[in-house]
Amino acid sequence: MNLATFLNSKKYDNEIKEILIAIQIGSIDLYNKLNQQESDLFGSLGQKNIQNEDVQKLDLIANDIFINNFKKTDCIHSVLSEEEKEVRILNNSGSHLIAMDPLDGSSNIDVNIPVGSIFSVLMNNEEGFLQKGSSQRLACYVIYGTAAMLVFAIDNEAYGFSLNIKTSQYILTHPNIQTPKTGSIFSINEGNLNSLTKSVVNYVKFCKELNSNGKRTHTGRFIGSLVADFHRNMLKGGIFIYSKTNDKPEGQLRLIYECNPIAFIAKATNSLSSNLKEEILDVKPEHIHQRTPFVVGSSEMVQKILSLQISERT
Ligand code: AFP
Repeated sequence: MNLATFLNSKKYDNEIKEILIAIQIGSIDLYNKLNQQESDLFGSLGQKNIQNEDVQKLDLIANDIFINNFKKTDCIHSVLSEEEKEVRILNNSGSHLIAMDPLDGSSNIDVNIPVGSIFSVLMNNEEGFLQKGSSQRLACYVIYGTAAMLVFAIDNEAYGFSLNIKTSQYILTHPNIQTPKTGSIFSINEGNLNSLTKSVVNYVKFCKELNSNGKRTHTGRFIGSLVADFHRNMLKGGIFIYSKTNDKPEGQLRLIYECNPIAFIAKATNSLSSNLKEEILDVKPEHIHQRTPFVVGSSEMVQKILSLQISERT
């Protein structure tokens, strides 16, 4: 079943359907650009974004693609993008807000490693983008990997659609995604190990323990693209950790347009997420580009790291 037929079979609001179709069109356009291999589309622009990170040419292309598609619907009041310092208003009478990271993991593009786009959809209300993640109506990501896949969560259910490049249609391949309660994968940038808190270091040590036969109990996997690391762990079972470090005392990832939508999708697959103090979806954002420590994954694995956190405090 393709995405349009799937949406027709559901009782979602028309606005939600329109937004998903806009993401679909934008992501296929972006996927084609990523695959064009035109050298002038690749590489750094030599500029820094609001996060003081190197801006890749495709970051801005991705930003424009999605904003232009969102402008074509009437239902989007404004867009918050990782690539733009201020919120951009599209339609004063729009009912929804979209926060997005249009091209996550973009520093990986030039080395042919999967990247993604992440979207958080909220109702437009007086809190604006500073709503808790639990208020999201819809969360979605697209992973541009060996195949392109669009994954979204709504009403506590998560679905995955894979792109058929011959027909340019997303086909439902992963109905009702459920993450295993536990898994063997831990995903962390171990370059940060010496500046992590004791409980996180202890969790990594726990993952490296051998079983009674002297075999490893876990396997380490860290791509450096949140979407790709999360997607693998969601399907196979695992945990992703990006906690605070000496370099990044507030963490590396952005709460509103990276962690919240990923946490919302994780919840729909029965996973857990935390900033190591409280559930990510319960955090009230204070500013639009806020960063946060982030742990997400199989419920038993997240509970284990939280239990080490508690014993560190007592
Ligand atoms: P870029 O979009 O700048 O490549 O950042 C990617 C990212 O936000 C996230 O996707 C990764 O998990 C994380 O940063 C990797 O950060 P480190 O390079 O510090 O491990």
